[in-house]
Amino acid sequence: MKNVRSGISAALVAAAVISVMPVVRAAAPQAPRTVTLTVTDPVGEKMSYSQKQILAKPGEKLKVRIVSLAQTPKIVMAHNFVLLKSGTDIKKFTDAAANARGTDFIPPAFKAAIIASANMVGPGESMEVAFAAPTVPGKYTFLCSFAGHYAAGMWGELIVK
Ligand SMILES: [Cu+2]
Repeated sequence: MKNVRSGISAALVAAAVISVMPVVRAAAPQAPRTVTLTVTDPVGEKMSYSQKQILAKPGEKLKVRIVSLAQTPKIVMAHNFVLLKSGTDIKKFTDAAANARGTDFIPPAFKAAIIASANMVGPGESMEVAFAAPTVPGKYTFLCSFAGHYAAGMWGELIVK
């Protein structure tokens, strides 16, 4: 009986600690805001993220999480998230990416053009990347760099204002 009681009081203490946690979290400086993008198998010829736009304040801390609801095996089709600096030649980037299977469709020559990227996800997987939004207001393209996916519509914009 004694063990049961101490087990209960430990549980109560744990519950009390958990109830205090949100207050502690709120006091933490600038926790990143999580944006979840789901991805699926193509619908017809088209592919997309669940959101075409992400709005952010200049310099805002974000965490982009991509979640795959797809069924197609990863080796055949996977999806990532790549946010590009403004002024990047998207066609050149995606052409180079299509030939960069060995580096998970991230073209080494374009590393400097990438603000942030989350790795490829297959069925049931999720990946996330934390970064600060650019401080300069504007529109920044994000896309999936798997061969052919950008052309099929798998892209969107981070709008900083
Ligand atoms: Cu994709």
